[in-house]
Amino acid sequence: MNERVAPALSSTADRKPVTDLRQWLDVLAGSDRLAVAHPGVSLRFQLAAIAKTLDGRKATLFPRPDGHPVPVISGLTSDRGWMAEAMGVGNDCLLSTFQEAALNPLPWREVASAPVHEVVHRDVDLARLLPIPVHNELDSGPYITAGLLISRNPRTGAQNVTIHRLQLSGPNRLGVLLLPRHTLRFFQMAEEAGGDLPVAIVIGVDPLTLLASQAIAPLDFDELTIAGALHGRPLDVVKCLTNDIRVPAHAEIVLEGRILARVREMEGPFGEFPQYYSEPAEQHVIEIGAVAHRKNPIFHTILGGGIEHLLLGGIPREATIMAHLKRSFPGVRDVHLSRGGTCRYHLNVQLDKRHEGEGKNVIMGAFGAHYDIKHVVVVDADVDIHDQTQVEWAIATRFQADRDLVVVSEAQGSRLDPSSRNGVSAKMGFDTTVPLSSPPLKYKRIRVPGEEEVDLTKVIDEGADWRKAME
Ligand SMILES: Cc1cc2nc3c(=O)[nH]c(=O)nc-3n(C[C@H](O)[C@H](O)[C@H](O)COP(=O)(O)O)c2cc1C
Ligand SMILES: [Mn+2]
Repeated sequence: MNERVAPALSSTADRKPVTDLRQWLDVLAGSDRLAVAHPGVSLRFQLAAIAKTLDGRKATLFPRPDGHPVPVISGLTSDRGWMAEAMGVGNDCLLSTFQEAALNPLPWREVASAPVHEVVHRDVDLARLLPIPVHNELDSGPYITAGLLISRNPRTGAQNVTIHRLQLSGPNRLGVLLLPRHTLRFFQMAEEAGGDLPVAIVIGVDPLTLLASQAIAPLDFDELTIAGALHGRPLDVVKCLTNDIRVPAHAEIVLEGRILARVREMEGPFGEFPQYYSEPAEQHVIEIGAVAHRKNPIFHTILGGGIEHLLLGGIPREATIMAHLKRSFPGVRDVHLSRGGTCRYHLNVQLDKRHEGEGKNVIMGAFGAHYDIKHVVVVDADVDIHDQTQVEWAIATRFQADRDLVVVSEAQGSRLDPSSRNGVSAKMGFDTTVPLSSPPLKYKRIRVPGEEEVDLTKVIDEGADWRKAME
């Protein structure tokens, strides 16, 4: 992404990306992937319990949760294939399409009026205005989990887009966790200059805009321009009512406010993506001054550690890791952050090995690609890295611990990994690539000729009686 050698963006004429949340809900509904709950589901646990039960299979729409007029949606992208579908490409082009969009951003287009401004509230009581669910048993209370937080660099004016969990701390107050990325950097600039940082929180956008918010982009790179490139046309944005931030015009809901200088308050516990709780701690605070929304808005919630959460973070990371590894190792064919590794900690790499020892170099390169990566498995080109059974088979049959294992101690890891020592972590790599000098038959996987082409509808007599069949 840092590379400026951007190839011309191949036209999106051959793909039909989804550019709007409601359009995506129609796609899901039309293919039996949108469950509609009975009205009146409880916002406290019951909504999350149902969404979690359907996670990976269907998105869920909850009309009138706890009687609230605003419906809730969850599980917009419960599978990698759904995200590729939203882009209008096959699974095999998911990462390259994202990477191409990141290299060829499309500036947004400002419009004067927008659906998201149809209804405006200046007297803000978030719990009354929005159906904010409580997800996990020990969460401190209701959380907004699918809000794109947009802010501007106080020095340059460039925008930043990201997702932060937001604890409902008062009628117009949110606790926010700012990990050391771009929002925190902008806030520090504002605080040093003695002021608050204006923000907008956008809830209810299409899957590609959500995905763009997770790009690992340089500071001052507006992630909304990646959303435009993924859509194949500039994103329509509108200026906020109380600050200069530009937000997607077709979003469902926007909260406008400020991260308060020199204010910290308790936030948490909250169930996070590794399936553990974050400890309560003093965190930053946002005060909301206005809420705008469509006439009949939809509220989106993302389950912490649900597949939607894992994939949103995982896919842009995979795209970045792939580009990073390919620069040094042209034989790297594909990378995958597996779900069991929370789409963060476990990386599988498929390598067309050209040099003896290269598997170990790829492992070391991968550790440098992102500090979250903890365990790496490098496999040969005949192993499907999206199938953990095949990856395990490679470890079982092509790996010797005394020869092929790489262990690094005391490196930087993820703070959210409870087994790390406050973010200091060991790293481990498995090089399962076979020696280039192996005799041809030694590692050749068995295969039945024709197994890939069998069409069961043509060869199996469905419902036949086995005794009669022998007559
Ligand atoms: C559902 C979801 C929740 C997230 N919650 C937080 C959070 O509470 N705090 C945080 O710093 N990052 C959180 N992230 C990760 C950031 O959004 C992500 O790292 C983003 O790319 C950072 O953007 P930036 O590089 O522009 O700062 C979350 C991501 C997702 C998908
Ligand atoms: Mn950013």
